[in-house]
Amino acid sequence: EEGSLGVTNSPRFVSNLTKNTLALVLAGGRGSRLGPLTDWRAKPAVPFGGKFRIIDFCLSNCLNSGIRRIGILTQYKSHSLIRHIQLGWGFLRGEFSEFTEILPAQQRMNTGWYKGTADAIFQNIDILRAHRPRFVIILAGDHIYKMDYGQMLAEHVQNQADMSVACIEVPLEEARAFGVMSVNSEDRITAFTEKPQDPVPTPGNPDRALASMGIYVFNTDFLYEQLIRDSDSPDSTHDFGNDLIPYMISRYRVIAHRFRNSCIASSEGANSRCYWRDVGTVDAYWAANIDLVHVTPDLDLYDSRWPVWTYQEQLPPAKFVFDDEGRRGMALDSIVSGGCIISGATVRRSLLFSNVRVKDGHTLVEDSVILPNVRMGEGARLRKVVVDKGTIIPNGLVVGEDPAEDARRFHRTPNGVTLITPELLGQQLHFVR
Ligand code: ADQ
Ligand code: ADP
Repeated sequence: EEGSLGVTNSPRFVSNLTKNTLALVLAGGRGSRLGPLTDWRAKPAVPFGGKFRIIDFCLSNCLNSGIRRIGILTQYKSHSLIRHIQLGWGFLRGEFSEFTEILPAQQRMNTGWYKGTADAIFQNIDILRAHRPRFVIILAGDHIYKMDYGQMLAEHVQNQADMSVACIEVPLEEARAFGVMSVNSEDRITAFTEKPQDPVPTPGNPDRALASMGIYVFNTDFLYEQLIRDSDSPDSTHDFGNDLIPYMISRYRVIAHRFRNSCIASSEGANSRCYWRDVGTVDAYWAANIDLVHVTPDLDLYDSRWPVWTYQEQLPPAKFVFDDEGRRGMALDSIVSGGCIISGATVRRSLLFSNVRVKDGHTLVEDSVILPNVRMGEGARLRKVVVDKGTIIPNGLVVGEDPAEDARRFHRTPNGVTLITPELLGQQLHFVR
């Protein structure tokens, strides 16, 4: 069953564990709180950090952890997600039993789409069986973080767990958005409530709660058993957080894995930070992108020990030039990606993705996140905006100075970020990919 590798119970042989693990990335959810950014694409396909898409973070974690058998479960608006995976993540070598495999909802086990997260896995159970992994790690495709899944697997084996759930402490007022757990002195989960109205604080810290990160390690046979049992249960919504975890905790060894043990911290020593974000709202998305522009961001993308991989187009370097009237084009306190040209215009405290064009000395971009292939009209002034991919900003457009007008024309958030998309400007899709 375990093949020639032979799995040992010593966490020192982590590579034996990761080699015997199949990763399943749940990438089908809608992410509706991102508003128009997910009108046309799944949340894991949303561009992030200048040249990545959100799903690149968990796929890079797999690769950097030595997990090279990866299934990606897609459902909602998956076109650009699938294209990204095909273009950028097809480099694993089949001869070495490495692969990325796209598993779209295809009515294998019943006639419906994926109902909940557990149903999404259940509907692929015949495919999983064929791969014969010893462990299955289930991941959400929509979080930004760096984590060594090998460490989680090692602790799972050491704890003789049936299932392990990665967890992180979050402020109590945010805990309602998560699955919240209580644990005993051995970190065995004793209570679990999905999105509780009144989250239970952690003992000794009334302001924090222990939240599930939606990352699960299962012994494969145990996973099959539970999926089959759940599929027959008429009252179940077939969701790990709602149904399976609450059922299992009193009957089996379900252990909480502390993210701080496996996070790849942004710097070493006392100042190290464990970064994990669900960029689930436009405000959180804007803030996490803008944070990268700071001198020492919470997320370190320059760490060569833990590279974040992606598909990238071959593009010329960013260019800063004078405009016709001799005004200097510049970007200050900003990140500017390949293929961008800034001529005459001024960009401050902003993140420009690939192929953005900003011209004319009267054009100003401040505190903004500009997705790929955006063309900025002459004399436009944009403050605190997110501009979706391929938008053509009309000449002289002013956003960020009149909140009521911004809210009328575009998607304005509680924190005053304005999201501008081609659709909100009534534009047909005719941009270059
Ligand atoms: P949520 O994120 O609210 O909570 P959910 O909407 O089920 O849970 O999404 C989990 C992941 O599965 C996401 O990556 C999503 O894209 C994907 N997904 C959802 N429905 C899917 C489907 N039908 N097919 C394929 N993929 C699908 C979960 C847990 C909580 C935990 C948080 C952490 O339920 O307990 O605290 O994640 O963010
Ligand atoms: P991605 O931007 O994820 O690479 P696509 O290039 O396929 O994916 O297109 C998604 C983008 O196109 C988003 O910017 C979205 O606003 C826009 N979009 C997609 N379809 C339409 C449409 N029918 N009308 C207007 N905008 C659209």
